[in-house]
Amino acid sequence: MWYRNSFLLLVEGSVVLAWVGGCRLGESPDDFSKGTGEPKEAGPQGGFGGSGASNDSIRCEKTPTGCEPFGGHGERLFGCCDGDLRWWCEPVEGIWTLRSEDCGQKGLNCGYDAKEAMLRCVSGAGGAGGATGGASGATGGAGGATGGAGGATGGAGGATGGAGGATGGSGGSTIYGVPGPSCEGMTGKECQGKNCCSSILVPGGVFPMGRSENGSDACSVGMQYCKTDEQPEHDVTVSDFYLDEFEVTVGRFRKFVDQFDGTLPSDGAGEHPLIPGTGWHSTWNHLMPSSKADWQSHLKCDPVYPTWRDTKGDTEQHPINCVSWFDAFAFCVWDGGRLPTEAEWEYAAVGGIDNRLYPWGSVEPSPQLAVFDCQYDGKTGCSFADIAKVGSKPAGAGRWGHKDLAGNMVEWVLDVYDEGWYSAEGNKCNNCASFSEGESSVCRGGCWSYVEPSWLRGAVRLSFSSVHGLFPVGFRCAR
Ligand SMILES: [Ca+2]
Ligand SMILES: [Ca+2]
Repeated sequence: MWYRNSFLLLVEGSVVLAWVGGCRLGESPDDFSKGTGEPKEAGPQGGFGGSGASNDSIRCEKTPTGCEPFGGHGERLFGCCDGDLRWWCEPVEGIWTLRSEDCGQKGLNCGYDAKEAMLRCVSGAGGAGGATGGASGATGGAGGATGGAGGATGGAGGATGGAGGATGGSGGSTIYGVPGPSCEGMTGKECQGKNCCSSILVPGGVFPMGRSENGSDACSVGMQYCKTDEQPEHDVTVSDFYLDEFEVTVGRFRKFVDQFDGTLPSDGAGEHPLIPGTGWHSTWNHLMPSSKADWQSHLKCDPVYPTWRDTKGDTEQHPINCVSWFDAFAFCVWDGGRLPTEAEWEYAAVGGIDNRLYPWGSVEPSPQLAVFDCQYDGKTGCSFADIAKVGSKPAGAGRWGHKDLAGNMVEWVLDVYDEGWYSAEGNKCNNCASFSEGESSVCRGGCWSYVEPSWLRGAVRLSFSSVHGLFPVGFRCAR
């Protein structure tokens, strides 16, 4: 049963949620026409619930509140491709807005994969989708968080429609990647009520990397940190990838340290799947701590500002800092991921083709949007209390829901810093990384202690010596 351009409408002032047919939203398309009962809250995996009205005239101009309570995860409903369009909701200038974009040939099929217990989208078309919907709203005609994400072929199938009650609810708006071992044993609620290992699909595309002179990401008069290494702006291709929603926390890093027995990544580990030669080199091994005791001293790079504690304390949800680029690389490998490339990081931070000035848009940074300028504790001067737990500024999330891309810790990425990269090899970048020998690696995103707001722009490039841990610097992994 296929309903192209069918929209789901949750009524009673709750949700105006658009869903476009073309995705597999349940074990069988019939799942969406069975319900006749009353609305009921969705279960933990519930998701793309809703039912009823087929109405392709619905648009989100009227602030579809449905996007926000959708799952409490937040940020948007990740739609599936319908023909050539993918639809979703996201905040634009503070208003939840229905958006669409050309999917090209990607055919993203989003769904709940019961086997992996996660939501994700896969490329490809056709084939039997995996899994069933999550706990959908009981009797309502709503599907669960959907199947369809099965296997390489992705699901296809009908969706939507059906009579029945409204549902939707918790679960499902974020697309989760495969969580790594760093969150084993956690409740999944530690980071602002969410899983610290949440990883969000970033749909690939072409975007204008670097800073323009007059475009949406241009510097304006008075901005003090607008270096020429951000130019020229140039088109860059980035393929689909997952990027962790949060900066890596102390608690996650503790798992890594606790299990550390001197084993380091093998040669080639952590290589970007599309960029050969970017994996671990065993010649780096001597730059790493060799024991837990080594780690404990290594992670205290400063008398005041390290977030690490030798025993669990009140900083478990703080971002780990004082990690070298090599430490970050090794952690991501152990955790089943890798460091994002500079291009991937910027793509996520500027919303891809949106070419945003800041992750949240064009609004000037403020304490409501980002952790910066030692303002977090509300007092003048800088203190440890100006470092925030990860995800503390959800209003400043990026287009795909990533927290703290601007501010809190500045973040290591894969690339070696090359000031002229954008006018040299990086100018024709199709899943590229600057990965020649170099002493300094790129860091992105500004940090909790930086004063000047323009440091938080998505295009800003920083670099630090790769071998040193520094208190402003943390990281997150890609997958
Ligand atoms: Ca740009
Ligand atoms: Ca950050």
